[in-house]
Amino acid sequence: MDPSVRWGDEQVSFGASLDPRLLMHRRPFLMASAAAGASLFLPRLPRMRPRPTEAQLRYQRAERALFIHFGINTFTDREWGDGTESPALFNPSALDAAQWARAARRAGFHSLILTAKHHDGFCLWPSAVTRHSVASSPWRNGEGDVVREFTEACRAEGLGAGLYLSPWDRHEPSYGDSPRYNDFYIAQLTELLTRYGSITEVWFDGANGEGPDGKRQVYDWERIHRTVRRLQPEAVIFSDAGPDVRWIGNERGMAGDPNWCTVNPATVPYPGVSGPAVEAMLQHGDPDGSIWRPGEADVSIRPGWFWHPAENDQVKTASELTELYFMSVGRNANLLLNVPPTRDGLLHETDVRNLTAFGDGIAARSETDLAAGARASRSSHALTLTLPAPVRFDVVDLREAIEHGQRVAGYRVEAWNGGRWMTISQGTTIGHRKLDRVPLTTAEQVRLVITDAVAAPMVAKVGLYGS
Ligand code: FUL
Repeated sequence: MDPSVRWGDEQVSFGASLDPRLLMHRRPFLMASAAAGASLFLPRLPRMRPRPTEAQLRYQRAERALFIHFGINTFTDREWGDGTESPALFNPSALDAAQWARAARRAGFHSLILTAKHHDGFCLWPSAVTRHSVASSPWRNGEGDVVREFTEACRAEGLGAGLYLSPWDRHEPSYGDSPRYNDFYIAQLTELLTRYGSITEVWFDGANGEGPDGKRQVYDWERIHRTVRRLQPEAVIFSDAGPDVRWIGNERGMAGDPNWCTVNPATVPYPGVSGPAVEAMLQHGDPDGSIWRPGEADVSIRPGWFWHPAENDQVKTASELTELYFMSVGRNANLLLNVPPTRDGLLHETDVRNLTAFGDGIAARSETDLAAGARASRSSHALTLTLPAPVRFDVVDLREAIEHGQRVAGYRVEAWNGGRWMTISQGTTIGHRKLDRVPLTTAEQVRLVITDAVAAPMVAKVGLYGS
């Protein structure tokens, strides 16, 4: 991070203290200087507002992760296996996790998440609690371990390694016999979290199908979370219900607007719960929420999550991926983009080509921050950038100093056209990052006007990019 513009030391330290008495004391100052009315900044004070943990901050700053759906489905051409598949089918001819990790890094991604086990129950590592794994497959003569190769490849490229362990298991006979299956699941989780070094994200979905004879499995989420905390205290835990990172509510890679990092946890009590209020909370968060739980937007580069030969000509293009980037990262959410390996165990060349072109496009755009040489002046509600010469841009990059929480609730961006200030974009909240695409604008002065905030706004950056 290179915050080029800060709101100002006075407010930074003021915001950092967040003592309600201080805020009360500051109220007249803020109100007096707010352009559009007296009640602007302080309707929801005073109380301690949620802030990210170190792990959440690290996670949010990473912005982009690659999802790797790979397993028995890759060989059966299915999206959900039923658990009866023979491990003999698993035999990638040229598996090379280094190729996955290289493609991810080259495209600007900071971590990868692998489906260690999907709903079919087939394990990509030699689990001691089931035979339904790579150990029973012909791949590497039953001596292979995809999770090991994956985690080592991630680290070799300096990337984080995350794992998805599907709670729903259609193979395991104890599934549906809740206490027994919970022990089995915790044993698998323990293997994954103790054998492979540091894991950056542990990914859980809420799928909870029926077990044998219609038996319903009750997952022990508390125990699951406790296990992750104990074995990988630095990892973030993802699910609909967090606790650290929340699903964004759809599998199209689209965050809501507004998108708050704070939520009311009671609205989404467990993974898999549904309903309109749940969906709204996942998409938008809640400015008054008591818990910091930023959103993650997952989406596949192909129609399916697993590789299917028939979808080789349906790979999202670089420009479609760029659109998704603006809808996720550009709306204060992380992007989790799935790129599934083929039966060879390699990412398909079309996927790699489009992924690379997407990454290069984003890098080229953000390489030069046209606001870098600006002089910044501020008032309590506006930040004005004056550039040495006019610049031409079509993207505005806004960032809050979220280590102090998410505070901005309304803003507009204006450009000075020589005669007056023209509004070029407006929005609600900012969060870690808000990317606004604006009409191609040439200006020497640009200003961010905060029109509403739930606490003293702290802006980390205003960047300008041209295409
Ligand atoms: C869902 C699963 O049912 C899909 O197959 C896929 O893995 C998706 C990312 O999560 O819960």
